[in-house]
Amino acid sequence: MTDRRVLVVIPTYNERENIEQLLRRLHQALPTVHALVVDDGSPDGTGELADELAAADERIDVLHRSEKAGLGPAYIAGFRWGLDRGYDVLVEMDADGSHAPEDLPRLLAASESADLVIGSRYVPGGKVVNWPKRREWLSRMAGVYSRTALGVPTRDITAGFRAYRRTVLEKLELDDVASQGYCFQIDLTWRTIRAGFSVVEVPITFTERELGKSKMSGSIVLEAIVQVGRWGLKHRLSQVAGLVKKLLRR
Ligand SMILES: Nc1nc2c(ncn2[C@@H]2O[C@H](COP(=O)(O)OP(=O)(O)OP(=O)(O)O)[C@@H](O)[C@H]2O)c(=O)[nH]1
Ligand SMILES: [Mg+2]
Repeated sequence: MTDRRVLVVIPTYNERENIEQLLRRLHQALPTVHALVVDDGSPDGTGELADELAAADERIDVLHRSEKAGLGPAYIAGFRWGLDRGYDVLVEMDADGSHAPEDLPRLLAASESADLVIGSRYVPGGKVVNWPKRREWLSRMAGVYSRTALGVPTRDITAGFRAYRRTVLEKLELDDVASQGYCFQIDLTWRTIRAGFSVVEVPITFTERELGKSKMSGSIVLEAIVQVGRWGLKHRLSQVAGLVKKLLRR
C-alpha cells in the first residue's frame, strides 16, 4: 500500500458485544489505518466502551450522535469528519463482524486504481456464510430490482463494505443524500456512477452476525423500494426526453 491515509468509518447502534473484537481484528490486519466509531447514543453503552478504547489507542476516535438516525446520516457525519481531517480513503464497515477486516487489504489494493471499491458477495469468489435463505433472497432481489431500475451493472449494490477515494465524496452532494437504511448504499453507488467515477467489485466473504441484533426492518426495505423506483423512473424519463429532443432537432 502507498502512504495514503485511510479512515475506517464504523457506525454502531448497540454493538457493545462486537466493537472491541472488531477493532482488534482491524488493527491486526492493518496496523496503520485509523477507525472512527459513529455511535447513535446506543443504550447498551457501545459509545462509552468505544470512548475507553479510543482513550487507549490514538488510531481510534468516536463520534457521538444523540439519537438513532439511521445508517446513512451516521456515514455522512463520519465522512465529513474524515474529509475535514484530510484522509485519502474512507472505508465503510459494519461493526457486527459481517465484514472481515482481513478482507480490507484487498479492497484497499483495488482502490489504488478505482474510485469506489465494493466488497461484493455476488461476484465470483464472493460468499455469504450463515445467512438465512430468506435474508439472502431479500438481498439478491434488492440487487436485481436496483440493477434493472437504474440500469447499472453493479452485482452487490447494497453492500456495506466499501472504500471511497476522497475525491468521490468531495464531489458528491452529500447534503442532498436523505437515504437512511441500506438504500443509502444504493444511493451513493448511483451518484458515484452518474458522476463518472470508476467502480470495481472485489469478492468478500460476508458472515452473518453472531452477537447482537440486526437493525434491518420493514421500513428500511420499503424506503429502498420506493426511492430506487423513483430514481429509476426519473432516469428513464430523462433518457426519453433526451431522445425526443434529438429527434425534434433533426
Ligand atoms: N450509528 C448508527 N449505526 C447503525 C444504525 N443502524 C444500524 N447501524 C449499524 O450499522 C451496521 C449494520 O447494521 P446491521 O444491524 O448489522 O444491519 P444489516 O447488516 O443490514 O443487517 P443484518 O443482516 O442483520 O446484519 C451495524 O454496525 C449497526 O450497528 C443507526 O441508526 N445508527
Ligand atoms: Mg449486519
